[in-house]
Amino acid sequence: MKPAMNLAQKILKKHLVKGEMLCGSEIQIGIDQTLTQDATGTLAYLQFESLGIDKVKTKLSVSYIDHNTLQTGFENADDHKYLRSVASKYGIVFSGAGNGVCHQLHIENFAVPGETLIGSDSHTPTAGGIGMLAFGAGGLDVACAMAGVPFTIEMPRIVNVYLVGRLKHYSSAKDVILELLRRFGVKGGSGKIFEYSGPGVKTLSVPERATIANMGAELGATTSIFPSDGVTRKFLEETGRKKYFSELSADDGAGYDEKIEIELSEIEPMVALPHTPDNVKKAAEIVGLKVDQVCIGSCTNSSLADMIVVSGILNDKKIHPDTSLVIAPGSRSVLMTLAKHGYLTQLIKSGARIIECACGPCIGMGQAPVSSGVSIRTFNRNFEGRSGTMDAKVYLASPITAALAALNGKMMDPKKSLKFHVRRKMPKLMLDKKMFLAPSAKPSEVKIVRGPNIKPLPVFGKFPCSLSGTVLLKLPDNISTDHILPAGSKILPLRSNIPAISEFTFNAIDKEFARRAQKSKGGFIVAGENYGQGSSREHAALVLKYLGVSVVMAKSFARIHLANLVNFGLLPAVFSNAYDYQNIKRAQHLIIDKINFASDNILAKIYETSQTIKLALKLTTRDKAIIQSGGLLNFIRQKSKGSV
Ligand code: MIC
Ligand code: SF4
Repeated sequence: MKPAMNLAQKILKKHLVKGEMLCGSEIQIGIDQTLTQDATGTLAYLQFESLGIDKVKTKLSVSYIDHNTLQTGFENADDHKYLRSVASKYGIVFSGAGNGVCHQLHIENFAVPGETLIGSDSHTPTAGGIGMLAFGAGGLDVACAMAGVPFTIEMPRIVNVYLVGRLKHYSSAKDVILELLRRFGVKGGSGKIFEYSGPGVKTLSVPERATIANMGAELGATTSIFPSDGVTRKFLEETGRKKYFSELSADDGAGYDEKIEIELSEIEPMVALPHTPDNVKKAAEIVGLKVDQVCIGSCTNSSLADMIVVSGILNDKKIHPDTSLVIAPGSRSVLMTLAKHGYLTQLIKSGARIIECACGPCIGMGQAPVSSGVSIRTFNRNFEGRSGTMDAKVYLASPITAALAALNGKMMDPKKSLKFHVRRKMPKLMLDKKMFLAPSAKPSEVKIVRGPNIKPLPVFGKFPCSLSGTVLLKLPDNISTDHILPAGSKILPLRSNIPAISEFTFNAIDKEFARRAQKSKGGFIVAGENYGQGSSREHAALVLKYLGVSVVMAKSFARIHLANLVNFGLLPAVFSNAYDYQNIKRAQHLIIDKINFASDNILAKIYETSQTIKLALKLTTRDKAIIQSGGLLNFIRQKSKGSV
């Protein structure tokens, strides 16, 4: 008899190319689908081009434009044109600006239960809401997957989140994931897959499941997944993809590494307070807080159901005169359905500002809040400065909580103030696929268009044998990639221009950083726990390499960022003793003599104090070989020449 397996194990087993599915050991899995978005996509496709492949080898690859859509200069438009030409040439489906947010569109149009997906965006696990095993990754890993290279991960621990009961009318899926963030924090999911099961699952729609899976990224989880059941079948039928349905769940008696139970009826409206998604309190605890802005949308909460809930709360009433309400529906299909059934008129009548179906304010692309203002957002991240206003205070909440705040100009507790059920009968989503462009039937005739903002990839040499340099920056715990390389309307357009964007490295923390690094010709970064959490932007690793940094030493690293450091030939080293982190000071001189990659440790000496620091190399043999080669692209090239 076959051993009982949980759902994540089943999908991993089916896609396993190499390795043993033992917790912590390296496995390689085949990838069925990939997605990219424009902010990470340009670099991903520049790297894909350099691999010299004629056509993507996946079942499906989609290139979305949703982040850089402000077009305040030629840069975004040039990037869009480049991405469109690459998609057409290499067999990739293209989704242009205004079509919608990548994760919302992917679940509406392409996600398939039981298949694997990697995307150059940390919220790719959103597709776990439909029973797909989906991972966020750096652009280079996505480029490699498009070239047919299996995806490498450490076999995660599988955590069972057992749902019972049903949400009350004042609570939402968003409150479930905020509750998990309250319990486990931003690194609580590190090295884990969250697999949902239990009788409560069937009470949640696919978009609600997607909201929960989406913000598993904030837990630091490798991914999250829901079973594929009757609710999934209905969603696939409604979105014209009946044939992709298969019933999937854990075998009876399947084991898990951990188990958590959630009684849905006990979930209360929750809010993440500034400046981290795990600073979670009950909405009731901050009732009365004056609210300057409310933003509704993002890949977390922009489904048709989310929008209809909001329109049901606004319901012909005007928003508070001191509060601005901004709404970005997740896709053109959602927007068209809202328009057809009169919900859009209701939103507009209430005073809402309807903006393009894109990431928009979530990534600081417009709608920055007023100075030191309070912004309630249905988004997933509230790191300092991400909104575009450095001293703004961003709170993360459900569409219900956000809409009530917009009406009243202050924080309300939905448990007390929402008297009726807003989850009405849903109209059918008017699915419109016309803005997806199929790749060219004559790829050899397609010319790649490169505007002046698209600069060639930097080339790096082999990793040095010994290192000597200064500590350029000493950082606390939980530094996000938004801290390392901010986004926003000024910096995002430079994502295809590494020399230009590198000037903004650590800009929000230390404006002098880039200049100092250039002057010292590199050096070291020292950090605390969970370094590199958040976005998958590989630029946050690449710019450091470009500025000459070779080693980042931290108490621990976030998964995607660790992989990105390796991919660009930087050495992520972990403090063996916590007190050594205390001992190192900024501007001290460090020396690492003769790095032995065969060993799992290296020693660094602080020149000023002669103290020795032990650093662990928690890396696989493959990781070490990639770093030694100067990054994954060099590694692949050398491998194809037979020199590795
Ligand atoms: C984000 O939410 O931070 C982003 C912008 O979507 C990033 C990707 C990027 O930086 O381009 C992500 O989540 O990976
Ligand atoms: Fe876009 Fe925000 Fe989602 Fe990132 S988190 S993909 S910026 S909507």
